[in-house]
Formats: sequence, C-alpha cells, structure tokens
Amino acid sequence: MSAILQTSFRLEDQVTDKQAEFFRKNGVIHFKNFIDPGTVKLYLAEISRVENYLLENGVNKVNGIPLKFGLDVNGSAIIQRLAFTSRYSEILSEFLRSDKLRLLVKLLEPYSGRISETEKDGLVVNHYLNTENSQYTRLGWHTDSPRDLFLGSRILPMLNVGLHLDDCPVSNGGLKVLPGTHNKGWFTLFFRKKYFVDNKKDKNEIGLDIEAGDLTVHDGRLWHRVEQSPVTGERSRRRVMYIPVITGAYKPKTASSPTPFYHRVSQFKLYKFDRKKRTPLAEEKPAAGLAVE
Ligand SMILES: O=C(O)CCC(=O)C(=O)O
Ligand SMILES: [Fe+2]
Repeated sequence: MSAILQTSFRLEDQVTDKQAEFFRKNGVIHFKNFIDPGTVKLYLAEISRVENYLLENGVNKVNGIPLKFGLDVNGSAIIQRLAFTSRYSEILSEFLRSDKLRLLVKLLEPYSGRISETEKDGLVVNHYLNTENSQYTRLGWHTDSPRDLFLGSRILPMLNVGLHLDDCPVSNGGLKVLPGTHNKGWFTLFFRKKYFVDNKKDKNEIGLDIEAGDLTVHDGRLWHRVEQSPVTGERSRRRVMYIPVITGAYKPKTASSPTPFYHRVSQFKLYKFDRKKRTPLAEEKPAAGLAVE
C-alpha cells in the first residue's frame, strides 16, 4: 500500500496562508468534508439524471469531447467519463458558481484564475469501476498540463479540483500523486514517466484517504495516476467530479468544437447501446472488441 498524505485541511471562509504554502510546496492539497453527505447524494442523483438523458438521446460527444461508455455491475450502460456535465444541470452549474468553490482560485496566485464551466472539458465526471466489462478501472501516470499544447496554447498555470463522491481509502486504489513534481521544470513535466502507459507503483507515491464529500486540488503539472481498486464490483465504484481552474485567454467551447487530438487516440471502445434497455446490442458482445458508432 502507498504512503498516505498525512495532512488534510478544512476550508472555512478563505484559503489560509498555511494552506497556500502547503499547496505551493507539494502541488496537492486535501480538504475534508467540502460538501455534506446530503449534498453528495444530491449531486450523484443529478449526475445520474444527466447520464440517463445523454444515453436516452444517443449523445456521444459534448462540445467535441467524446463521452466514454462502459457497463455497470448489472450489465447496464453507464457513462464513465462525462464532460461539460453542468450544461445539463442547474444544480451542478450553481455549485461551479458558488463562493466557496471560488475561494480555491487563490491557490493559483499570483495568477488570476477562473472556474471554467465552458472551457477545456468543462465539469468532468469520472466513474471508475473494476469489473470485467468496465473500461475505466484506472488511469496511468500523467500530468494534466500538456493537454494545453494539443489545444494550441503554451502551458499555462492551472488547477484540477476534484470533488469526491464515494469513499476511497488508500487501500482501495484511487488517486496517487508524486508530491513536489509540479515545480521541477520542463524535463520532469515531460519525461518523468511514460504518459498514461505506465501504471506501476512508484516508491515515492502518496495516496489519499478519501471520504465522500472531500475535495482535492492538484497543480496541472503534478504527476499523478489512478490506481485500480484491488476489489471488484460495487465496492470498487469511485466517482469524482473534476473542475478546471484555469488562466489565459477565454476559449469557450460549443457544439461545433473539434475533438482534440488526445481524445481521438483514446483507447476506449465505443459500444452501441439499446437505448431503451441501456444494454449493449446483442451482436456487440463487449469483450469482442471495437464497435464504433
Ligand atoms: O479520477 C481522478 O481522481 C483523477 C483523474 C485524472 O487524473 C484525469 O482525468 O486527468
Ligand atoms: Fe489527471
């Protein structure tokens, strides 16, 4: 099991100097209990509603970003990566505009950052599940910043804010980080590990003991991965909302935005679903391979 990030914080009415200092040094910070259990339930219900809407309407891209489909433990279709989720939910959109969330922008100082509901991939919801037919059980080592290069921009300061909606103790896999790798220059940023294909445990990696409702922030340049759960089925379920906090020119996306290169090479299989029953079409056994719509 990985070592555990020992320090966690609570966000009161502002980001304190101590919190900002911790973040500057480590490139990651963990806030306990950012939302209460009732709000976790509310957001999960909202996500499920949006997911149903998208499945029923056969939507497979939002603003050029492909949705990633998979199968739940009971074999029904789910979306394992949603993008621009708040576009379909007033409740989630309100959360993105909330004062409490906006306090986190301070962690980008001296840059002035913004919560970008309509830029990058918008509000992303990741849904990991360790089952035979899940396509999203883990994510290899990477940093988030080089995506800027594919979007035709230089690398700009950014934060990735994760709102965790399931309990995920370190022993259950989940987010692993290499603290302090965010400010070691471009060589570390590009070559510390092989992007996305390396899933190996690092002796310096740190895990986080997460409870539903906790929030984490990591610097866009920090090396991190998502470790596969050692258990399968329901107990491996891990849902996290990611909120990009960015700087630079305003570049909103629309329905006609192109699909970025790094999404086009993604290794996901696309299933065709029976939209009413939400099960894969009979001739497309998921295990058989590629089924592109
Ligand atoms: O699910 C997570 O906690 C991390 C996801 C992630 O690193 C990403 O989507 O870039
Ligand atoms: Fe990431």
